Parts: sequence; structure tokens; C-alpha cells
Amino acid sequence: MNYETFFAMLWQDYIDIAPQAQKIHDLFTSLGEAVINDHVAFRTFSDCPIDLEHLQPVILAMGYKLQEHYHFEQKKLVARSYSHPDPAAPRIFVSELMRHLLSEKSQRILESVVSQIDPGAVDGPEVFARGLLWQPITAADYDTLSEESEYAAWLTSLGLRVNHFTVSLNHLKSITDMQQVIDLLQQHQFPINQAGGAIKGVPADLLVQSSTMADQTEMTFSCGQTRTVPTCFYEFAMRYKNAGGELFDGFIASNADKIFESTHRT
Ligand code: OOG
Ligand code: NI
Repeated sequence: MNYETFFAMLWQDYIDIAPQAQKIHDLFTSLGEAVINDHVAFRTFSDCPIDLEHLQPVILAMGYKLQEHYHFEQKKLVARSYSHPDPAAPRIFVSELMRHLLSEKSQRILESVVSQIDPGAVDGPEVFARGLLWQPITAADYDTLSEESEYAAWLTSLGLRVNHFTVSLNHLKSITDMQQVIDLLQQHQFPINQAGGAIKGVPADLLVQSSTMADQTEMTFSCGQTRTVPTCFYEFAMRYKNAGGELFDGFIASNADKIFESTHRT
């Protein structure tokens, strides 16, 4: 699968559960802007048939190169980023929850989830839009997970799928800074992720980011009870050049740490 087909598949899956994304996309195009995607992100579980080790070869097979490793100690996550030699190809960020660092109770819930994943689940790029590869959990288990790790609750309820696309501010014409984007979104009533401030990072870091708070949907769990759960969000990124004149191509862990909170329950 070429990357164009891959991102078209992801976009469809994404707007189905995050209607805000199409609305925000249309808002930018109505202002005469071309919406170029800087990157997407995925989440997964450690030590299972869809862990980073299993997913990485699929990304590499689309022509991507491994760029960097990251560690988020408090959130109990590791991550890797990938970039493509074709500058038109969006970057990819994949994080993984280190299940063994969670409480025994959460570990037990997640063990019963990952034990249902087909050992051959990673059969090509389509796996990144497959969603649940297990039966839904109970609402009580969802509550237990979300108390300890919002990430664990999100991943267990939504499965393997893209969690955000990112508008590249570098490609916008009339909107030239992040505060303008935030003002525009707020005028249109889109909630902004305020963790650590609405704007994450400073130009000296070479990457400045903001994001919306995820859309929410009512989900029915295996016990028949429902919960309002966060789905997916939209991100905005401005990249800067380093001293050598090269545009920064990576990610900034301290920004990412706050972007993860775009799927926290509000
Ligand atoms: C990914 C958070 C990190 C970024 O651009 O730093 C990120 C996630 O929420 O899964 O997207
Ligand atoms: Ni991002």
C-alpha cells in the first residue's frame, strides 16, 4: 500500500468517530487554506501481537525510516517516530503502553484483552484502521483503567486506529501563528487542550503545537452499561529551522506528554 492510500484509509476511519476533524478541515479550506498533514499518531500495548516490534515492519515497508525513540515515565509509555524520504509523506508517531508497570488489577484486565488478539493480526497497513481486535470490556473495567491510565482506557475502548491528524501551519498562507489558530478554533467553539497551556513548546524547541480536546461518543460496554468516552482530536504544528537552516523533522517529548492528554475525560 502506498502512503497516499494509507492516509486516505486513516482519514475515513478518523472522521467517522471524530466529526470535529472534518469540520475543522473544512473551516481551514473555507478560508482558502490548503490543509497539509504534518503527522498522525497511533497507540498500542506492549508485549502482544500488535506491539511496536510487530507494527514497525509495516511502517518501514511503506518507505518510512525510524527517526527517534521516546520515553514517558509518568504515563508509562515508550514511543517511536518515523519519517519518509518523500517530504510530502506525513510523519508517523507510535506509542506503546508498558503494561507491566500498571497495577495488578489493570494488568489483569489488559491481559484478558491482549490475549484475544490474533497472533497474525499485523497483516499489512490495514491493521492501523481495524479498531477493536478484542471483545469490549465491562464499564466497571473501563472505569478501573481510566482511573489509573486514561491511555489504557482509550486504547481498550477504541482499539488500534489513528488518534489524530495534524494541520501543518508551515503550509498555511494567511494564518501564520499558533495563537491565531487557537482564536479561530475558540470562535467556532472547538475545545482546546489546555494541559501545560494551550500552546506547547517555543520556537527555540523548533516545534510548537496545540490540539483540540477529543470528540466524545456514548459507548455501550459488554455489561450493557454506557459511558461517554473520548475519541479522537485534531492537532496543529509549526516547525522551525535549526541553526543549519534545516526544518526540524522530529518530535518534542515535553510537548507530546501534554498532547496525550487530549483524550482525557473532561
Ligand atoms: C500522541 C501524543 C504525541 C505529538 O505530536 O507530540 C503527539 C498521542 O496522543 O497518542 O502526537
Ligand atoms: Ni501529534
